[in-house]
Amino acid sequence: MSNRTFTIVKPDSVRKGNFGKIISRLESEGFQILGLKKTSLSQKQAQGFYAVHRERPFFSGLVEYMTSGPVYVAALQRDNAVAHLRKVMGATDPAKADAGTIRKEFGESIEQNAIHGSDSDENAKIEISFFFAESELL
Ligand code: FUP
Repeated sequence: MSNRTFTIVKPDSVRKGNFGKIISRLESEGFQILGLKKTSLSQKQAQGFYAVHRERPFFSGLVEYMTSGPVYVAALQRDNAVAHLRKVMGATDPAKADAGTIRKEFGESIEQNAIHGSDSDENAKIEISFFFAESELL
């Protein structure tokens, strides 16, 4: 089991000024921030990042949303990183997320749901390398 995961603080969170609150929550959950950058996803990056969903009806809306403003991408470390972030993040649809989760507190809708978190160690590795060189992780 790897101790790394990957997150995106999504455009709705950045627009509403919730980045600091979300990062603070992650730190208080014991995540160390190995790498962090503010960026804007290009159409190509968003399509590539969500390629598994390309046949889904929500795909074009998702890509439009993820390219609608700046995001923060981060590589995170703690034990059981992937599973712990999924727990703290909450269900995809904020309306169905448990009380106290980041998506419950900060998400707008199933599309504008505040934060991304990798769903497996394998994807965490792929997603981290999408945005960071190993030498940038400290
Ligand atoms: P999650 O791993 O919880 O982010 O959820 P998924 O991988 O199933 O979905 C990835 C992203 O697609 C979600 F964060 C938001 C978007 N999505 C929609 O916009 N509509 C849907 O019905 C499902 C997902």
